[in-house]
Amino acid sequence: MSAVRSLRLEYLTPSESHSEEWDDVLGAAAFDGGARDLGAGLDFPIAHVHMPVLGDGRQMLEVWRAGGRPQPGSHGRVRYARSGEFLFGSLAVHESQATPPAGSRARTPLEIATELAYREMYAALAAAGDPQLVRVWNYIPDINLDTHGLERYRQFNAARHEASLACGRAVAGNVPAASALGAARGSPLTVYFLASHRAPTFVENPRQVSAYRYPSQYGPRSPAFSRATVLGEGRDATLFVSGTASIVGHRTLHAGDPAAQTRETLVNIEALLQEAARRCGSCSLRMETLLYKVYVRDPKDLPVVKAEIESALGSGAALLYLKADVCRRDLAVEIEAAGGG
Ligand code: 3EB
Repeated sequence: MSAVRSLRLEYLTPSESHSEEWDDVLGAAAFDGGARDLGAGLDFPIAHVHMPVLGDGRQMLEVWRAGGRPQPGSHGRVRYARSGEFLFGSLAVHESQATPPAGSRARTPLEIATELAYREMYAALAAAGDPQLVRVWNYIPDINLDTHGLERYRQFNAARHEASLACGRAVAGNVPAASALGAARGSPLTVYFLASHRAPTFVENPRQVSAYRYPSQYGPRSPAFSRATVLGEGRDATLFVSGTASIVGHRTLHAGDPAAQTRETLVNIEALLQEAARRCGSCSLRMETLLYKVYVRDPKDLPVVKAEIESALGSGAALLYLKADVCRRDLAVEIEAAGGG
C-alpha cells in the first residue's frame, strides 16, 4: 500500500456517523450543520459550511481519512491535522471582524478577509514544514453580489492573487485544484485545504483555457487554480477535480439549460480524467469510482441535473447534492470530484 492510497474520502449522514470510528480522520467538512451531533472531544479540524443539502434535506459530512492517527495542531485561525505526508486544514474569517494585514492593498471587507485567510493558510503550511497545496475549497457568502463596484467573486480572486504574491506563492501553473462557491449570507468566508509533502501533478483541461489565463472580462485578476491535481502514479493515483462547469474555451455554454450544462460539465470531467491518466502513466482512474459534489444554483433544476448524472454515471455513484450559487451568474450547476482508481 502506498502512502497516497491511505487517503480516503466519504460522504456521511449524521446518522451514519454515529457509529463511526474517528481515530483516523484527518479532517471533515460539515454542510448545513452536519457536525452538530458528532459529540465533543473530536480532535480533527471541521469546516462548517453554511450551505443547504439537497435531496432528502439531510445534513452531510465530507470526511477525509488517512492512515495512522493524525496529529492535531493550530496556527493563527487555522486548525489542522497531519498524518504521514498529508495535512488537512480549515479556517473561517468573519468579514465584520477582519482588519487588513500589514502591507495589504485590500479595499473591501471580503478582500481583507480573503487576504487574511490565505496569508494564515500559507503561514500554517510554512510552519508545518511546507507541504504543497493539493486542493482548496472556498465558500464565500453572497458570491455573485456586486459591492464596491466589483462582484464579490472577483474581489475574492483579486485578494487570493495578492496574498499569494505576498507570500511568494504561485498564481499560475503549479497552483492547487480548487472550488469557489456561494455560502449563506452572513456566514464567514470558510476555506479548507489538503496539502502533501509529495508534489502533485497539475492537470489542465484540453477543452478549456486555464482559469489562470482567463481574459480580463472575467475580472481584474484570474482565478488561481488548476483544473485538477493528482497525487501518486499508476494504480495508486488519487485525482482531485476542481469545481467544473459548462465552460469550453473560456465561455459559458448552454446558458438557461441546466440539463445541457450538466452534460457538458461531465464531458469536461471525463476530459480531465483522460488527461490526468495520460499525465500520471495510464492510471486506473474511472468516472464510476470517483465521489462527486454537485452544486445546483436553483433547487428546481435538481431533477434534471440528477437525471443527467444518473444516466452518465449510473445510480451507484457517490454523490452529494448541495444548493449553492456558482461563480458565474449564467452557470446553473458546478461539479467537483475526487477519488482513486
Ligand atoms: C471556472 O471554470 C468555474 O475560483 O477557485 C471553479 C473552480 C471555478 C474553482 C476558483 C472557480 C474556482 O471558472 C469557477
